[in-house]
Amino acid sequence: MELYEEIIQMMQEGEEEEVVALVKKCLSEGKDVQEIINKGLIAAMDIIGKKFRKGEMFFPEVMLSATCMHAGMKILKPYFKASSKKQPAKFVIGTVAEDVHDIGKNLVAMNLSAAGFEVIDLGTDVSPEKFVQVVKKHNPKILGMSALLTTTMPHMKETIAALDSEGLRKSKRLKIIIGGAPVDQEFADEIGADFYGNDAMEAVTIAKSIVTGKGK
Ligand code: B1M
Repeated sequence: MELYEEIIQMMQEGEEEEVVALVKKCLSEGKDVQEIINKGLIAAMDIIGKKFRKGEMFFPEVMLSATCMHAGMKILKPYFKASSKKQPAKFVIGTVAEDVHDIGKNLVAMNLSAAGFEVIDLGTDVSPEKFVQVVKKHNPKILGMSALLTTTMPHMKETIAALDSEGLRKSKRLKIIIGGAPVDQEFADEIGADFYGNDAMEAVTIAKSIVTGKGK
């Protein structure tokens, strides 16, 4: 079996040690880090998501797969090529209130750090009040929000409203990027977010364009 297929299989079986060993094997064979993430870890989560929806996998099993994903990412983190160019911008990121999904958000944060941004990661279940408090304290140039549930997407709108009611977007020239599986450009436009990022790489491209002033 090809290494990526083995990762996909072991992720579904929740075999953390196996996943870690396979990721290390990929690295020792010189495979590209992004390829290991995309063809191995993310490909597995896609299948797991489909099986979860169809009732072929259950909550505790998905939890175990997520633990495997985190363990795999931990091995890969040091291999993200750190950019020698530091970006003159802080990027605050978090998963919105009532949402514990953090795999995609962590990917975005890792790629931003590798691209030279100073990332302040607030974790998951971040309330609008917390986002506001951190923006006031740290003066970031960019705020990123992630949501994986249709039921938590409205918290993005609430957060933007909370920032606007304190005039923080204008006074601090703060730009807002949103993302996550159920989010799209239309929703971003509807709630007044500045940008929608389809994936981690796009979030980085947008963030860089904001810094260079090429973003809107
Ligand atoms: Co949940 N879950 N989950 N889950 N889970 C989904 C999201 C779901 C689609 C599964 C399904 O039904 N097929 C479904 C949501 C349905 C809906 O809302 N329409 C769902 C559900 C229902 C739930 C619960 C309600 C289940 C329950 O309790 N009955 C529950 C909710 C808990 C809560 O948050 N309150 C729940 C719980 C969990 C686990 C804890 C078991 C676990 C999360 C573990 C963790 O994250 N630490 C989990 C998982 C793993 C998933 C699936 C299977 C995988 C998500 C994932 O990590 N994908 C997911 C199914 C799916 O999405 N296909 C599912 C991989 C990741 C790399 O992708 O996060 O989309 P993603 O990130 C992408 C892009 O979206 C983008 O970049 C990444 C790629 O580069 N991106 C951004 C993300 N954030 C961005 C921010 C940006 C820019 C881009 O700018 C700032």
